[in-house]
Amino acid sequence: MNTSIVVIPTYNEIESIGTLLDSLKALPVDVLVIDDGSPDGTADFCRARGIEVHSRTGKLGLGSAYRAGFALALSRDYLHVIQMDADGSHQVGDLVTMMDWIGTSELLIGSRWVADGAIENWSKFREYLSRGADAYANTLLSLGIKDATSGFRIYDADLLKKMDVSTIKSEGYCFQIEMTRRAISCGATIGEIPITFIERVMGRSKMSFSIALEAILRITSWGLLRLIGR
Ligand SMILES: Nc1nc2c(ncn2[C@@H]2O[C@H](COP(=O)(O)OP(=O)(O)OP(=O)(O)O)[C@@H](O)[C@H]2O)c(=O)[nH]1
Ligand SMILES: [Mg+2]
Repeated sequence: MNTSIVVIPTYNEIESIGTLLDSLKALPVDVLVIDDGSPDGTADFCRARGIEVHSRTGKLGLGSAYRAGFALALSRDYLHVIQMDADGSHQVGDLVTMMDWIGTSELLIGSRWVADGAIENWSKFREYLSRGADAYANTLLSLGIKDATSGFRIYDADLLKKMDVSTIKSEGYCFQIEMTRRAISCGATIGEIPITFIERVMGRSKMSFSIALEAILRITSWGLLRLIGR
């Protein structure tokens, strides 16, 4: 067993995940895939490569996939829990850099919006949508984190235990913002490491109107509660 585990949520990522799994082989990490019964056979594809897969019955959402994955990771003796997307947007080269920073902060966020961070092949619309979500969250919640929506992270296991992840409610990418808030409220040290985020080439994005709406509603309600001191 390695001291770090990479938790990867998947839904229909058979075309993308092979490259990621191949690159991860070179690193001292264990890998756990949380698959939501992908009709394209992602789970069997990963298992055939010797990867541990936790299979669920249907598409239950990104947030619930991470809650399940983190609970499994914490039930073992890992020191660090890494999260990455399967769609090729998160680069293993950047993970190597992030792992070099382990020990400097309890939460390391792979960030597109710090100096030297970058995005590739995103339309201006997607860029503004993502920058807008981060700006909105920072304005209402004063997070002080440039890329609070990033799903590329390394948590110290001790921090994750304190964060009581089972009570995190968000289902879409808002999960990352809620986790950032929770980390801050637990007094965590947080570092942002520049990454290059590359738009997926294969497969389809799971971003949807309802996922974006969830983020707007949750951020707004947290902001209002904050305003009235709750
Ligand atoms: N298990 C599980 N994984 C999911 C679910 N929704 C998305 N994922 C995975 O979460 C990761 C991120 O999903 P993406 O489709 O890239 O969504 P996104 O990164 O928010 O959107 P883009 O920025 O358009 O790529 C991928 O590995 C997906 O396969 C889900 O409901 N269940
Ligand atoms: Mg993606």
